[in-house]
Amino acid sequence: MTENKFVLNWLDKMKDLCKPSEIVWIDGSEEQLEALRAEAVATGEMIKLNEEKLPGCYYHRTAENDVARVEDRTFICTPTEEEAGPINNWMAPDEMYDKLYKLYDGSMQGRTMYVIPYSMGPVGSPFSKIGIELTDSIYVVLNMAIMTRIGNKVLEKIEGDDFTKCLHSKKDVNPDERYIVHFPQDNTIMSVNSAYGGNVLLGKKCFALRIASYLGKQEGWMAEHMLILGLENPQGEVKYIAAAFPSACGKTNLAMLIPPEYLKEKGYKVWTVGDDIAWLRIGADGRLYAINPEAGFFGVAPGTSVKTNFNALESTKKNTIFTNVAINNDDMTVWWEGLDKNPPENCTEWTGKQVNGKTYEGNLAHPNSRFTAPAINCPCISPEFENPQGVPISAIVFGGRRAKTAPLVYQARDWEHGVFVGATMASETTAAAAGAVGVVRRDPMAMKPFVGYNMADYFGHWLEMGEKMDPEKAPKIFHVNWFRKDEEGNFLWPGFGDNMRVLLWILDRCEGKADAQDSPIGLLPSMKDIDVTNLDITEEQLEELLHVDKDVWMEDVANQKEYFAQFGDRLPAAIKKQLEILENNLK
Ligand code: OXD
Ligand code: MN
Repeated sequence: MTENKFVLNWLDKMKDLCKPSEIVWIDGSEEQLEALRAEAVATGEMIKLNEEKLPGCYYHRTAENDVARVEDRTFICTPTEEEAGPINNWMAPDEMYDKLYKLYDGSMQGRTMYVIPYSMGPVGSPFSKIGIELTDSIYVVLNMAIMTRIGNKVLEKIEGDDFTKCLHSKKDVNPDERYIVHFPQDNTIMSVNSAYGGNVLLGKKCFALRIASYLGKQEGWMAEHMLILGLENPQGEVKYIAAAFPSACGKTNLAMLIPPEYLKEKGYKVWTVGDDIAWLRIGADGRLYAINPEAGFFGVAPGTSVKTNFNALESTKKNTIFTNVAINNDDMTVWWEGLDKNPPENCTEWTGKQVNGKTYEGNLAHPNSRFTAPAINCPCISPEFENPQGVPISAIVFGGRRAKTAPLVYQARDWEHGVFVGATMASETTAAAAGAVGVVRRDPMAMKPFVGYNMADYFGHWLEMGEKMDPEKAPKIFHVNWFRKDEEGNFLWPGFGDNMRVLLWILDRCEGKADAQDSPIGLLPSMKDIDVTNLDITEEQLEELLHVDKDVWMEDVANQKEYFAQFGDRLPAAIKKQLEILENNLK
């Protein structure tokens, strides 16, 4: 408990609104969490998995209508619509509070309200921020205990009203009345009628990206949808890279990359600091430092295997919560598409149906089924993971899935150009999702669903951050594309561990050890500078990978112009200028 009157007054108000039968403070102790696990198993909310094969692991299934983030029901409620900008859903705060208060009225009757004090970032780090989530779901408590630092040690650190107020009620999981709402000016998040992770683990996307991006703009730092990795060379020096990719572009795989055998033998190694979110601040020395504000991975299970991501799979072997995967009833272990070629015969499919997995058609695990795993389980977790000062970032990498446009890698000429490269990020839709294939979706800095204010002002904030850094010390900015295809539609680049070869050129550039050639879009590597040792790749293929097709780029420029037009006069002049430079270069 606490004496903090800001916390207590808010709690009283939310208690009067939601009318829970009981309030339980989450203290962070293992005893309390263990009792909650037992309660969740007793009520059927969670299923205990095989203690020998998956120690400390549990299973949970959500309602069939509640399996993913709901962008169309996610709102940024700033005082004016302009502040939220054209790509966020907006409603006037008073109107939204009215609507929500009606929905929360009595929503926790007969249930317990759990009070979870949590820290995003190591407790007490100058980067870290505190939130309190009130929830009527044990599943949320147990997930937050993995994804964030929780309990009394956090509560003690709250000063005055400096905490993010987060209210979640699963209510009756009614999709028609589901809302995920942010009030940046009030430092408040409200989520109702969902029990799916991305909508209810309010520390993650809601706080660590949407609210934090707003706080970062006010306070002069950045909250980004980026992985952070450390690359160790044979001399034992580690350089850090932060990288932003839209979903389905392999962020977790890159964060946990295993180098090709010959580089491993030389002594190269990758360390994971984070797989989804980075908070970045300028240090006293003028360099940019990053922490991962999370304490766990909320990863997509399907497609994760020994081959595609050994380290992610290892992370899920203990103290993990699985959501909406399939269960092997014979030994109470889990299965998902892409784990191996051996679906369980005696299987509980994600919806709870009993099926024969060997003959079953369709998905046994939901395509967006997840694991919530402690970061410390990861075999390659960085020794700097808990460093309260963060790690110094040498390079920022943007990327997308582009069949023809973007080359394998190129470097921005300077910070301003780099911001433009991030702002024009885009990805093509895949056959894995419903709808047309190959449609270009613009997703600036991979933040389209996550920016907590006007995207045009967000570009402005990126530009201002660059002005505050010594240009010599600012991270160099790059763009990569692992998904370039040849005329027949085959991928030209092997991807996965071989992406390390591109990271090495990037770091060589940062250290002034490799050449580059100017091109209309930025600085390209010479073919000789991409190490293709032991790779089955021809010179023509490498040339194709690095080729810039001016006609294709002109089409993209037209699409960029159309996209930027929605921001009107709010679009920073530097972005307009960079667009003109690109267009002129291509002519
Ligand atoms: C995620 C996402 O779950 O970006 O990380 O959707
Ligand atoms: Mn993400």
